[in-house]
Amino acid sequence: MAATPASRSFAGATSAFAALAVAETVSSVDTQAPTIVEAAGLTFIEQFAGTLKDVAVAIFGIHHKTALIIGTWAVIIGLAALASRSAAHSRQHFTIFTAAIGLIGFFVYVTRPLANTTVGVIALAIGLGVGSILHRHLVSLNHSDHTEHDDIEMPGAALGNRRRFMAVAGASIVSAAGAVGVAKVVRRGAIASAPQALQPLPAPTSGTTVDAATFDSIDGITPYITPNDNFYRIDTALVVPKVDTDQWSLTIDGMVNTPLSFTYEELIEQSTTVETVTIACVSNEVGGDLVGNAEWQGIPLSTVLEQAGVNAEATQIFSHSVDGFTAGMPTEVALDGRTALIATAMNGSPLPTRHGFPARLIVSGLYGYVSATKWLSRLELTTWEAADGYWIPRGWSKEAPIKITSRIDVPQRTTISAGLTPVAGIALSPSVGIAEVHVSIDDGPWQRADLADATNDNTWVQWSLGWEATPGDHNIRVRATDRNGVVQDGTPRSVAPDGATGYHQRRVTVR
Ligand SMILES: Nc1nc2c(c(=O)[nH]1)N[C@H]1C(S)=C(S)[C@@H](COP(=O)(O)O)O[C@H]1N2
Ligand SMILES: [Mo]
Repeated sequence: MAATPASRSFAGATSAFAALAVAETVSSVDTQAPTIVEAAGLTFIEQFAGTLKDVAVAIFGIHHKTALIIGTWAVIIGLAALASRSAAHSRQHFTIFTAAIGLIGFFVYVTRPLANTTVGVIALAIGLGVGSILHRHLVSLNHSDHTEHDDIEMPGAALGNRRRFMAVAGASIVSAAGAVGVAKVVRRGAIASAPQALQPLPAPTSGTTVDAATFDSIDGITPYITPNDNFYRIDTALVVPKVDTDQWSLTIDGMVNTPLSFTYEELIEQSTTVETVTIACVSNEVGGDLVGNAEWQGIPLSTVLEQAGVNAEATQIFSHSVDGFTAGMPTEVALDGRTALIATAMNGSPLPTRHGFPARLIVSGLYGYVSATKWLSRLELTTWEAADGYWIPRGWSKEAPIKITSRIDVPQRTTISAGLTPVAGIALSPSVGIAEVHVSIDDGPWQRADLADATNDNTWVQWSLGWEATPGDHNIRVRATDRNGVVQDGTPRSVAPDGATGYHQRRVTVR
């Protein structure tokens, strides 16, 4: 076969795919650490999440995380194809390329907070070795009919080489894909079934549990309590950190009189406070679903800070997660009487892995990115000026109180029948509470909706209004007023830098 640029690129791409697949397979072994490609994806997020501010929400969607992983594979394989196009220097270029990728891969991997350096180095070395040997072999098969000996080679031999080239490449692709596929499945299974040393939760001795008269019976309304499986998930983690509680502890240090450390057992034993709190993501658009309400059980942050003795100059609580995420909030929010917990349980069960097992912060009234650190490992008392949380240099506000917002859930359908029908939904202003909700049909007068009971002012409230729907097209709008008398801001604004404003509206056709 003639060694065309296409066949040389194909050899490069195949070798890179095999190298990556081997590195992925080997690095899958440590289920606490990221794989090589996951490490690359995580670093990509950190580098570019700020500049991609408008699509910051999108980056965190599960499908986009998958796209990021696939994109990483595609970019490396594509570059390898380009690198080995050259007729005269295919080998050299491919070698330089793999050396560069190997070096970048090494630094990207070892700088991850959860990296296992030994596993990473071995994975990269074996991967690069396999890729290099395969490339050499493919190039020689590709080449042997294109040398000065061309004229004396029999047509049958050239055909044989082409067959062998395709056979080796094909077998490499299939076995590499098979290995990495099996590794992924095994890894997923191992992560899911890893035993967690769960402690029985103590009976709550303070706080308020839900016995509120809710509007849950209204068809289509958001239930007052969000079940754990339906709770929105937002984080920068490509792999959910699986914390081994035997290795884990929570440290409270920095500007304190007595640095403290809690084991999981100690934390659970003291987790006797239960509070219902609604948390929300700053990336929640008006009417969006990046918001949820749960019953959290844990230790008041104030209790722990009192034990540690916070210095008067410590104006910031800077929380760290096991995977390197950080969030900073004013120290006063832990002490001003609002609900602020180190939570170990959610709706009566230990925190699900996705929501921060073994411990996380839950602070009423602040968006998650400045307060709700999951997989919590450290609370550092510092000054407001000394440190900026993960999202601050990426263009989001340092102070981020949750804005008053409200959402229409019902009617769910865009076409409904005429007659009396409920218009219903939720409204929130955590830590202040909702006083009133009003609904306007077709820009008509604001009509006051009924409010369901809420456990406390840290949660959303469900609202409902009976509407005599008449045939035609209608526009429903909602607006909330908090307990301080502040009316929801109606100016349509998107989420960056400190949360969306505007009124949620819904168009329906009544027949
Ligand atoms: N470790 C860690 N904690 C984190 C984040 C993160 O990226 N990493 N994201 C925060 C953000 S932006 C939000 S909105 C909440 C979401 O919590 P949830 O996934 O339990 O709903 O977690 C916060 N805690
Ligand atoms: Mo968020």
